[in-house]
Amino acid sequence: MKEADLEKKFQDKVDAEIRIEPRDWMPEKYRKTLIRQISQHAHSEIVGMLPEGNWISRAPSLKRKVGLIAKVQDEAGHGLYLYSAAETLGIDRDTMFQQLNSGKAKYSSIFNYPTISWADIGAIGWLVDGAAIMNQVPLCRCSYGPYARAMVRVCKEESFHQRQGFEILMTLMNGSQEQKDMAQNAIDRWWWPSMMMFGPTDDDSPNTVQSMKWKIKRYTNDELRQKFVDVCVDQAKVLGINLPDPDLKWNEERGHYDFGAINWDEFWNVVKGNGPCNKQRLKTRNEAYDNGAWVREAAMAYSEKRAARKAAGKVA
Ligand code: BYC
Repeated sequence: MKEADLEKKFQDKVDAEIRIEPRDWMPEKYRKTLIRQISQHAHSEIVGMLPEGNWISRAPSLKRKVGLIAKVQDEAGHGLYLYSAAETLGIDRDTMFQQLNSGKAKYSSIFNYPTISWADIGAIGWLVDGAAIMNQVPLCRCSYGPYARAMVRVCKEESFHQRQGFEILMTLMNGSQEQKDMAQNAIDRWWWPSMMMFGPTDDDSPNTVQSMKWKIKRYTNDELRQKFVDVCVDQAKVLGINLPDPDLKWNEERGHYDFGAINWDEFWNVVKGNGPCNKQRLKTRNEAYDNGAWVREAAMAYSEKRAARKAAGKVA
């Protein structure tokens, strides 16, 4: 078949909501777009462990420590499913690690902000995981099978994380004035970076139109951001916490909340590597990679030994 015919057949399949699987024909740009998005997503999960890992040794109780360890471990699992999904597109894991460690690959801007108080763990759970779910539930219907299937479990776990964060904040908001202030301060710092997680406005998003056509993305960046705002305003009322945006106002005509201007200079500055923690995050990832070399070598040696024993008929 000619390339144009193959492309038409591919798009018809996508339009008919038939999943694309690794061995199916796909346009090269579709494959590249998916590798870009899935690997960035995987990197975000892995780097996302760092700001929260910072509080494991200082969690205020055993219960909180157990919950936080479990959450951080979940994020590692998400990274692994996503790296596996990306590998089905023909890129290997080591290449993806190199892209992350060299600073070439992007990961979510949000993880370049510091976690300076315990309340930040509540704020990350409520807002960052909340934004992640808003963005990722539609990805369970992504046209590419392995990505869509990986997202089902990821979303279940993220939803649990979001509730855990909300509960941490609720506890603080029912506590002393100092605890309430700590929670408010965390929300003041995390609100705007969470809004930026959805990416640039639709007008400034070079990838959205094509990704929507291919049904990789099911909603645009601005649509998801608006859904997030609408949900958060009501939840903030339950918490008794203030969202730091004086322009947040219900718009009867639109049936949505209006919100203030996002500082896109700050966003691009962070994406380009100049956020408060970019350098620290990459340094930590590189150290972890180097310090883990012996584990990779041992695993390879073990697998070679097993393969040799199997070839010699000594193991099943
Ligand atoms: N940070 O054309 P656009 C999580 C880049 S949650 C950094 O709109 P696209 C977690 C974008 O990559 C976080 N870069 O792109 C939660 C593109 O650059 P390139 C991860 C960003 O792909 C809790 C350029 O800006 N979630 O993991 O159509 C705990 C233009 O943007 C950002 C996902 O990755 C950003 N915020 O849409 C632990 C979800 N936004 O690549 C972990 C899957 C945009 O052309 N990803 N850029 O050089 C997506 O849904 C989409 O990739 C995005 C961006 C909505 C993020």
